[in-house]
Amino acid sequence: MTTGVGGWIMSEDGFRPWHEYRRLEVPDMLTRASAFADDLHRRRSIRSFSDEPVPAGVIRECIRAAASAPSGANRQPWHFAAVGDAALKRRIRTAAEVEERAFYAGRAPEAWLEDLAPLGTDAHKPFLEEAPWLIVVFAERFEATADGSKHKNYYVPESVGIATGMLLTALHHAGLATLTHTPSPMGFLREILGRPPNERPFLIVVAGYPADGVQVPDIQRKPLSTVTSWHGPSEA
Ligand code: IYR
Repeated sequence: MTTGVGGWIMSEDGFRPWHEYRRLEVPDMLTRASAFADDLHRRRSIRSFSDEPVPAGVIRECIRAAASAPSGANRQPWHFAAVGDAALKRRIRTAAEVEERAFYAGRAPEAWLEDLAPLGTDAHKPFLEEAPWLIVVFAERFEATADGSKHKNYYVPESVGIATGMLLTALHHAGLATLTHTPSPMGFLREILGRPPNERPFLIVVAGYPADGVQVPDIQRKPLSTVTSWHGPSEA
């Protein structure tokens, strides 16, 4: 054991005490868990954003939250490209709408379009230009090492999916509205943003303020009882 920066006791075997953990009393736990669930239920995907600017520092902190996600073998196989530049957003919108037009004009099976009907989506994606920020999440299929070999990553979709969920949660917590957008295929994002070939676009998180009077589909979350089963002690 040695004493490290900040006075923490450090061990030399690669482990250290988990000094960041904060234990809560159960009543406090319940209050916080319930308030957090209520707050997350206020989040909605919206498709009409205000062009009001959002400081880059807010987006940076939300990405910092996302980058705390667990990942396979702690490989952290993600990259977040924060796009606020108007010309880049326009290029992304133009390229995405090319794919979306093909999707809505026949690439998508009829059943898929029927499932999308309640959301009122179409090939027109003005939010890609209007929202102040597009956060393009990339998944690193492998890491390109300095000697030119490929260092494998593990559970990449799971890891990047968790990080993206944490990003959405952080943005919501910061008071921003969000949309997950997945033009398909979306290889154009790698070209427009100059990302390397080991990174695959995962999805776009659109973030900003909602447009005045924004409307959302009148759809419900599934009842908790239908998405949950208990296999141990439940509530008394
Ligand atoms: N990418 C298209 C289609 C789309 C697909 C799903 I699954 C959605 O939940 C929403 C839209 C679009 O953005 O319109």
